[in-house]
Amino acid sequence: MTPWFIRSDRLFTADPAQPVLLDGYLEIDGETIAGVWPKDDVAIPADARVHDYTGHLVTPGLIDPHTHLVHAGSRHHELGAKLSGLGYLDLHEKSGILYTVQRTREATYEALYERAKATLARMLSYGVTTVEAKSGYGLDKKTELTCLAVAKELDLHQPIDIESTFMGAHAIPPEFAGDADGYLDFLLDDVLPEVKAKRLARFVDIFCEDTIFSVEQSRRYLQAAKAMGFLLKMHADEIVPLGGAELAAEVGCVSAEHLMAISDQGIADLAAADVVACLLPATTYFLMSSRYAPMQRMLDCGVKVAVATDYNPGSSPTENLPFALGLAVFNMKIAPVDALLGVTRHAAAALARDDIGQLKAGCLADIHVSFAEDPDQYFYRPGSNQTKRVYKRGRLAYKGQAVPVI
Ligand code: IZC
Ligand code: ZN
Repeated sequence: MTPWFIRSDRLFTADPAQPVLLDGYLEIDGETIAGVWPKDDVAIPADARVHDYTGHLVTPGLIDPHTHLVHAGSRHHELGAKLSGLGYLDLHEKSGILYTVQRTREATYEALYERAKATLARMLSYGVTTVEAKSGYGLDKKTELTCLAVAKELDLHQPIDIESTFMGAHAIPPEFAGDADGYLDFLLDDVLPEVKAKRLARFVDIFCEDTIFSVEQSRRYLQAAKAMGFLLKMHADEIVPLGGAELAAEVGCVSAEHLMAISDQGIADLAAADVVACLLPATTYFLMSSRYAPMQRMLDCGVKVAVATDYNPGSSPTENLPFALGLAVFNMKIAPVDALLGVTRHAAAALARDDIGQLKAGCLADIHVSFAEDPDQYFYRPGSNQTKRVYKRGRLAYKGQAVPVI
């Protein structure tokens, strides 16, 4: 097949070897990017197609590196309690994760599949081409494996690529109430070997939090999962500063997630161990908190910082990655270019992938074309969808409606 080209005078390649906005061409061959060329240094075969997006910001397909994609039900009934001042851990006692677990256990495979498929279609419409999906609303062997199987089938049957994470250690189910260690043993002995054998997940994650899993329990569990060959992630320092980031660095996690309550030592440890910080500003927003993770301080200390939706039915019921990213810019005061790196190159690092997140020869031809003309304008229409085109593995996967610009 002849290669084809995308032309733009504002290619945000996310490649440190290129200018921030390159005036040039992307050469696409099948599923991959064959070349990235400056405007004056390109050879275009006479019969090659050129899609001209001059005037449009073009970025790598966006990556959402932290979602709880597969689940049933909604926790909007928690809104009144939240408005009256109850926090996440108060709600965890009454509703929270275990409410969603109950709804997910009751759901059929088909219902879980159809709902997640609809969610992915909305994510695609925002320019997202890769999504991380955690299990963790089954907390029994059958439902955990079902949710991972749903994600695996969806990976094959819609455009977005899915990276699965086993998160059975998301909460302690009623069957193991008061016995967190017994539950972790069950996961390690009975569930993880099957997840491994069936290739249902590359990553293992644990919710290290006050009243959920302690630092000691998380250390033991993550070390055992690592010995089984899994890559590690960790929900760390979300609400209470327990030293989760320090543990993530100690055990060699690929990423530490949330980090709203991270310590200065935790930031230094992430930088030294090259653990990606995956921040979830939409969760802070939905928790009605003003405590956003210190993204700029992390960037200043040399930490790679990714941004994700944390899409889930309770603490972040949004599939809108640009909304989460807008919160990074407006509430964490992050420069638009650093925010965009959080959903491209740094998000790829959070998934231990070097074939996505950059417009670079050899990477997948996952490409997001925006109606916006530059990163600043991209963030100046909060809440409205600015996606003009999405290409996944070189194929047109989404075509957006023009946003009128006055
Ligand atoms: O369902 O509340 N933080 N897990 C840890 C979540 C948020 C998802 C949820
Ligand atoms: Zn989460």
